[in-house]
Amino acid sequence: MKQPIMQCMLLFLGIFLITACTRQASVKTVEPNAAAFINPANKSKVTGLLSFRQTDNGVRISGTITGLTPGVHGIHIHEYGTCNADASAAGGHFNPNKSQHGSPASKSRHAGDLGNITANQKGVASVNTIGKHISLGGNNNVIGRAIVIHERADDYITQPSGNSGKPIGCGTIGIAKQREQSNAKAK
Ligand SMILES: [Cu+2]
Ligand SMILES: [Zn+2]
Repeated sequence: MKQPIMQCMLLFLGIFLITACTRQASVKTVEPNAAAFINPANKSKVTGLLSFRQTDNGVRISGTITGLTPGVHGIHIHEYGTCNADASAAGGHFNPNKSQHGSPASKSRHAGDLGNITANQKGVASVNTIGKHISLGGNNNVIGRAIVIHERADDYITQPSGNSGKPIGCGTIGIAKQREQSNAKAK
């Protein structure tokens, strides 16, 4: 009678080990990841690359924009991802909740209101901000929409777009190669 019990235990041990090993090899976190290449709008010299990463607090947007005039420039997510020559086809600010324009911190603001970026004397701006009211996928998904940089500062007050002037840069937010963090051996 002992033989079948032994076999049974071995079988279970085998299944357990295989399951454990399989799980070990496939543990990885795939982060939702998107990016936008910023191209000139209205004949500017603005270019750049911004990456978008979903976090618990919103979407982290980071990267560098060059070719700006030194100073402060409004930056927003616009409704449509169609960046034409003057970025007019990108539409207005992404506003799924039908709110008033405002600062990212104010109660009433468009989901796409990301505030301002500041370019140094060389016309370079480092972007590192969190869009608290947008997401990659889900309700306030911004993949397929545009991120737009303007010639002037966003005053956070003037409707409907903060008096930030013409678009000078526009990029469609697209799905980017996933960053995989895996404990499996690198191939
Ligand atoms: Cu804008
Ligand atoms: Zn707005």
